[in-house]
Amino acid sequence: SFKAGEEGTILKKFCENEKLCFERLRGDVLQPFVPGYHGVVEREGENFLRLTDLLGDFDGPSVMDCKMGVRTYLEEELVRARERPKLRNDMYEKMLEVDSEAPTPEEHEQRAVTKPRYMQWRETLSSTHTLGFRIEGVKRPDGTCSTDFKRTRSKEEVIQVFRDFVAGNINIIKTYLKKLEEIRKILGSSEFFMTHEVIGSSLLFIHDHTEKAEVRLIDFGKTTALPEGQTLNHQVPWEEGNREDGYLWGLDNLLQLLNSVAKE
Ligand code: 4IP
Ligand code: ADP
Ligand code: MN
Repeated sequence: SFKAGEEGTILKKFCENEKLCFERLRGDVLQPFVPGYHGVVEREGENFLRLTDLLGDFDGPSVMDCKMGVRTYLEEELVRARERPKLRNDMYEKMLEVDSEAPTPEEHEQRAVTKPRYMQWRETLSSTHTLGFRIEGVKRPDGTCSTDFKRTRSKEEVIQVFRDFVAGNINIIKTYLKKLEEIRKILGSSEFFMTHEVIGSSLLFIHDHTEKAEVRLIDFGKTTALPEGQTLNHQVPWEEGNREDGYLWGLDNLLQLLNSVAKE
């Protein structure tokens, strides 16, 4: 769903909701921490969002995508699945690939699961429920990628992935900590953050051999504005109807975990 754009930009498959988020982020204190947004462009009959390539200033970058929050699907998807359950064979197959015993007898019978069922299963298998974030993928300087973190759940396992990611370089961990603390502070004063349910968004960690390191917020495809006047606290547990996402709870857990790595 991505294309290389011109002059340090990338093209991401168009999503109306994400476009609205980038427009609302204009002028918000969070703007310096998200990719630059350069409008909608058409290529071969398809629309794309033009975004600044966050890897542009790095020399052979290492990249990690951490999906934030305790929940990875929208409340409306839950309501829809209850009213009109749509059976997903593709999600059943993805489930089997990881654990052939995960589906219930009924799901095996149907060879399908609903989307919330699949998403919740992914959340409990990974650290989403227990830590409020999970590692989605890592890209190494040699260009190889790994998305083999579906069962990375415990603090110890997450710490080990971070240690490998920085190849044991504690200076990089320390820079990441500084960047995350800055983001933590800015989030506390962001109008956008206060008034949006942030679901499926990631923190992108980027560093290279020069020890340059950055963290950016990406992926607003499922980030949704709350009704006028409503705000979220991003820390209290989610209960259906309160729309909480656990973003700050996850960020605080991530900070704590990286702090323990830095002190070793
Ligand atoms: C994917 O599961 C991710 O959760 C996607 O979220 C989600 O897209 C997909 O739902 C789901 O199949 P795996 O990562 O286990 O493959 P993201 O895009 O944030 O990575 P949505 O549409 O929820 O954003 P479907 O319904 O698109 O398949
Ligand atoms: P999706 O909605 O398909 O999950 P994301 O916005 O999360 O798309 O992007 C998927 C991956 O693409 C990220 O993990 C990251 O590696 C890369 N990516 C996304 N946005 C940028 C960007 N602005 N610059 C560089 N890489 C990016
Ligand atoms: Mn994503």
